Amino acid sequence: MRIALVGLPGSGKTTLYNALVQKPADVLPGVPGSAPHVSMLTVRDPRLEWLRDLYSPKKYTPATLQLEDHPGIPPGLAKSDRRGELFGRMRDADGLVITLRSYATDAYAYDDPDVDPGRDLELVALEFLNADLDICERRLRKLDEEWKRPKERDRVERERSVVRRLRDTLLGDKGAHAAGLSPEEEQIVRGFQLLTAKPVVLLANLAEDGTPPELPEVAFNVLSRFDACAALEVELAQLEGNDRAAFAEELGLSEPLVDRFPGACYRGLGLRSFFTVGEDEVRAWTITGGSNAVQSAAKVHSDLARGFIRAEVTPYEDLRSLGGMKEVKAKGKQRLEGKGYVVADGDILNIRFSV
Ligand SMILES: Nc1nc2c(ncn2[C@@H]2O[C@H](COP(=O)(O)OP(=O)(O)OP(=O)(O)O)[C@@H](O)[C@H]2O)c(=O)[nH]1
Ligand SMILES: [Mg+2]
Repeated sequence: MRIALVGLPGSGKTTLYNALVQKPADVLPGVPGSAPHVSMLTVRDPRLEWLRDLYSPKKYTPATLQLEDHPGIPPGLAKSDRRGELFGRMRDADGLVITLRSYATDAYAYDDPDVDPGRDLELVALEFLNADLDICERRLRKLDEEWKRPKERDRVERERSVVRRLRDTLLGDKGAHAAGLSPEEEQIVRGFQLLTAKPVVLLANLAEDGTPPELPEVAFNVLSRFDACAALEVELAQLEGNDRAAFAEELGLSEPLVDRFPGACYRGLGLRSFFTVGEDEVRAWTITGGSNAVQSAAKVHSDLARGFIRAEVTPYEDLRSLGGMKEVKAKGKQRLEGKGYVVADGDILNIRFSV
């Protein structure tokens, strides 16, 4: 899963990134269109750690997130010629963390140094709406061309009606997620990778002594919010385990961001884990909420999805309370589920398949 840190220039994305990763990046103004900084984060999960202790596997594989620190979005970018380069890279992300500057700075706050995270959020929303609108309008022009070929009219008509609905939603200042598309219609436009359709976490980047600001409702798919002071978190991240916890407590922080970000982000973006267990490997797999058994099996291997017969499902909590798989089976707590079963967070899966 790819998570992109995005926001206005100078909103503290790189500082935040540096508080979270092993290899810090230079804190310099990001150049629109340049490649993001990229790093892998491990998502700690006490449930998976318990499974590791139970199975003592040869290999232990927690879930990971790919964190990307993108250059800032200068207001007006979506209407400039350079929109493609910057937004193109963001469109590949599975989820967005929008950072909002809530600290005073004269270090290249784009052109207005006033602290107003609510206004900044609306500016980012406007850029995303305009960038998505641009994609829809370009596609509609292309479809008008394709419509001239009689053979393709059915497909073109179908797609055109979906894209028009999307465009009208965006023109009404609502994000693509609000267009009410059916799963089949969503499939048609999935390739557009619209920014306003992506799950979003808001992160107000606070001043050292700052309090969380009030934020307005915006047009996109905001799933959760958490706040932090990136500058402090960078200092915290440089300390080792015990010192870190002690210093965090002194500052009145419940848990350093480097420890809580991956999990908060993971859950905040609506991601879920299922587990596979055994003596060879204990592993967490990442799915989006609502994924069914076949989609989940495909994460492990395409053969498991292709030859899917049934999924053996053991909820983690049952294994935990009964202490072992033998006991789980004896109590009849293991279920057999078919393709359409919606996998729950914490399910331990064993896929029966034949190819
Ligand atoms: N006081 C304070 N300053 C911060 C904080 N986070 C970042 N800064 C300062 O804000 C300025 C911009 O920070 P960056 O991390 O480079 O911001 P950015 O969003 O990566 O900027 P671009 O990549 O150009 O979009 C720097 O001078 C940072 O030191 C914070 O939490 N508190
Ligand atoms: Mg930066």
